Amino acid sequence: MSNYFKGSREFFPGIAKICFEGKTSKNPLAFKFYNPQEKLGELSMEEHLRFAVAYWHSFCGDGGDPFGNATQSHPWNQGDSPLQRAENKADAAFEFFTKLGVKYYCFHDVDASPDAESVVEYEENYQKVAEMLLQRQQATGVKLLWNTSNLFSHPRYANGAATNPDFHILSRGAAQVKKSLDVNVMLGGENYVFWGGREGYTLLQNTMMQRELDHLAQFLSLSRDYGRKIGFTGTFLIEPKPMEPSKHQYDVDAATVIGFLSRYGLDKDFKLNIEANHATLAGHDFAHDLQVAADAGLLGSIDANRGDPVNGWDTDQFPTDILDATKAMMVVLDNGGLGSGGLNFDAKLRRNSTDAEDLFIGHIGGMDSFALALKIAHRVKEEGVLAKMLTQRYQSFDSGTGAKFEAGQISLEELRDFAIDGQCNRMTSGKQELIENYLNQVMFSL
Ligand code: XUL
Ligand code: CO
Repeated sequence: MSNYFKGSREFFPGIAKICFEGKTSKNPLAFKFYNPQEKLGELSMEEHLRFAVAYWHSFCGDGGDPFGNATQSHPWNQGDSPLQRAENKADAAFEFFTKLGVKYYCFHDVDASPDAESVVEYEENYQKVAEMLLQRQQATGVKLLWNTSNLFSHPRYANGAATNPDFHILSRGAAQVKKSLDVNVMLGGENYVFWGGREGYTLLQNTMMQRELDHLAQFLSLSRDYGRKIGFTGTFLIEPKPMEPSKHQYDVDAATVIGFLSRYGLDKDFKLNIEANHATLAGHDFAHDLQVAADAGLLGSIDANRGDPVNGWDTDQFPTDILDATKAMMVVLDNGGLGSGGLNFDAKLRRNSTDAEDLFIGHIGGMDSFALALKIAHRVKEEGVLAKMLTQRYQSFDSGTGAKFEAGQISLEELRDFAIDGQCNRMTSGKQELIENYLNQVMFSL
């Protein structure tokens, strides 16, 4: 496995396999907390965290933003033909995954494969690229966490894909999803993602919102049926985001998507892919949206990143906030893990991060942050202090009239009668400061 790149071109020369050196290491190209085989309970860190690298930010991003051109140039983009460049990119990607020691990756169709106006040419390109990816998966053991179809960049999707008012455009989107599902099954993908960047509207007065939502549900149902027909046994995921690029996207947040899925009977096959920066754009904490999904039994996977609270837009930065990541991992552990999901770094380098090693350093920081967060969350769970406080906080519902209320066995009149017992004005502290201090104390003890 480690010999895979011998003889082929090296795209990250001078960077060796990233190893765990412990928290006192001064080596920027080493893990300080992520020790893949270290056990936490039944599982190793690697099994708990299931990290994935995002193809788009890592190998397609170039530092360009709406105000300026590319700042990062990649050697894999040199090559005589689009397919040659795609093959170089695949080599660079698998070299990166292997050196970083990440077992999963994620991609959009057109991140990996040259796009084309004609459906047939698009499919032919994608088939060839899928063969390249399969070969590299087999040689390295790296697996596909999920793929997806980019139904938002091409100008044809300016008015949406599944929710486009023009049926022709909708059908073009469907062709992309069909081929991405074929490729997913060929590559043994564990999940398939829908992110509806343009599925929304910018002007309500030119939009039949209900009709568009019906179309979206129909589009997802057909995709589900086709996927199951060709042997996709993984999880379909919807990734909520409130805005950007659309003014209003239909999949605003976890609660909205859960309502949509149950309304259209899609909640048996679909779960949610929660992205930190999307939750914060929706006005929530990352952990809030994770908890909403988990409570509905629909927490599928995570796009791990963060925004910048000052900027207030989707900056897709590498996650480095340990407390935030800890709160996320507390939800994940209580959920019993992420099943077939994982932690995908939907994160990109800053425009002025222009050294080849920066891509490693960004991922190392994200992996170390979540490794430390996992350790803290695991310790919190083991100590059981918070669990005990929670049980106590709700104990008036555990027996007597409170338990009858939960079981639906008392009337409003009986509630009124219960209230006269004199205790209905009592105050009980929520102990917020105590809990916040406790989390910091566990964090600093590790
Ligand atoms: C966009 C975003 C996407 C999805 C996949 O904000 O997060 O990259 O993760 O389409
Ligand atoms: Co994302």
